Amino acid sequence: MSKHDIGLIGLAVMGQNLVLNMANHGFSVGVYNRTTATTDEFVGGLKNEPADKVYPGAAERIAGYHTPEEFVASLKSPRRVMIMVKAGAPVDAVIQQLKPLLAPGDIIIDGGNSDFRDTNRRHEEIKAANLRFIGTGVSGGEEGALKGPSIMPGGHHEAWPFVKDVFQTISAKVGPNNDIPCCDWVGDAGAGHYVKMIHNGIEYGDMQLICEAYFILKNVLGLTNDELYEVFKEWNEGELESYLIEITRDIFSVKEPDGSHLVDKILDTAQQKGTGKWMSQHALDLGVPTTLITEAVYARCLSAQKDGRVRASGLLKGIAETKFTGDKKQFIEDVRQALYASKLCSYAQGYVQLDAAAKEFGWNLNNGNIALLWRGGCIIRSRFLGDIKSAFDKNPTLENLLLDDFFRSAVEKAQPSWRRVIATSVQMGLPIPVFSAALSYFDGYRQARLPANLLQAQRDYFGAHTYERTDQPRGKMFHTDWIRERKQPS
Ligand code: NBP
Repeated sequence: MSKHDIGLIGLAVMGQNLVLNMANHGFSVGVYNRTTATTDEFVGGLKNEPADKVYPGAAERIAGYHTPEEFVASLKSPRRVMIMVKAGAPVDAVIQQLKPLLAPGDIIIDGGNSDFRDTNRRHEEIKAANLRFIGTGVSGGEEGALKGPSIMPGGHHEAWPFVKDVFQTISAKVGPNNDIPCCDWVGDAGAGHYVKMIHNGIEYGDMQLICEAYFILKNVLGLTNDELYEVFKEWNEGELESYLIEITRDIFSVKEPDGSHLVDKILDTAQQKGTGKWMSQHALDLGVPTTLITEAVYARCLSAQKDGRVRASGLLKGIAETKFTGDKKQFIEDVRQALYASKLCSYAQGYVQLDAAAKEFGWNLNNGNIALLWRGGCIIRSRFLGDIKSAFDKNPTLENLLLDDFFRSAVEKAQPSWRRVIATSVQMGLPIPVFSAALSYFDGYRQARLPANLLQAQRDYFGAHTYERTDQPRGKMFHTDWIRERKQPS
């Protein structure tokens, strides 16, 4: 066999499917896995796979190697080695193993869910070794890896021309002719993994918003699962059209053998791998209000306290139950509008965080292109992302999506519905943390004056932290001896 176009290390589910995707598209791939039996099973089993998984001729383009030395020697120069192992220390272990075997200019690609700070560090270490590094987010799970993921690469820009062809060929495609790849260069160092982290956080927000819409429709209007199916079906035909609305619709159609709906039998305790939490943690470090995603993370935490909630439910009573007496059809439309407006706030916050990170790390990000990367192959794919792309195309330095004309008028239109839904839910005692956080963010962001004047006075009172004045230039600080100036207690 002649030398391979690319090599991949790590043959768990993601690695195997990416290899198949590459080989199905005509690339020749060398593979290596720490446990060599896995390599043999994978390569040996290719001939038994169905033709829609391993295309005719693809198996002959894949070869397995038992040592890193044989593996590296099997690759064309400059060598392109993609690592798909467990994030964290295993990635560093593989990089250390590879370094002495590679030649200057060879390219190491980490496609796992790495922390962007690790990617920033590896970017420097690998550069110092005269090698080139790409840290890339890969989204879409195992199905995406096989059929077309969203790929978000960052790192050494000079390495991009050598991997662009492979990545853009195997990625998901969108557009009228299905030929726009959901993969493009994101930026320097850890920018690709950062964008993947933002994607994961936004996914948390989108999912929780849909869950709150479900909870409202079920508890305020008493909709059945069959009715919910119809509502989500209709929503998926309009501006909310997205993968998550589509699968939510489908979930309401799945039944148990006895005819009952499976969704009602599922325990209400959400789990998490922590990827949404990473985004919130870094939002706090940057000092940007990513409130929706953080509330979505907390909503999962509260759901996990099942036993405590069950105990509290017998003790903590809400106010006497009120029945909804309004127009049912109008209220369903109100919830749709509230969901749309809240989702917009979530993406607005996500992009504000991206901008803050870009400033912090010196990345030059193209926000419109990033929206395009998420339009296919990943969990948050939606029609809405096309509108975000258009907003940034119109104004690449847009400081907040809420200020774009299209979205500004969409929120204006949704506002009465949005407020009605939140007021009704609060009145009826329903927890809607992310809907509420969205509206509070909108109301906070549009205030020229917030109560932080009082907060600064409190800080200066107890800690002499000083304050700026509205009638003096910014940056000029003042302190008051509040104890002397206050009304003396009589
Ligand atoms: P896993 O995250 O389960 O990792 C298993 C792989 O890592 C195996 O190939 C294993 O080799 C290898 N490995 C480990 Br563990 N420690 C190693 C070490 N010290 N040296 C060399 N190899 C080591 O695999 P995955 O679920 O396919 O995910 C791969 C990456 O893609 C992860 O970063 C994951 O977070 C990310 N990702 C996963 C998904 C998904 O849906 N699963 C989606 C998007 C991204 P062995 O066979 O010898 O144990």
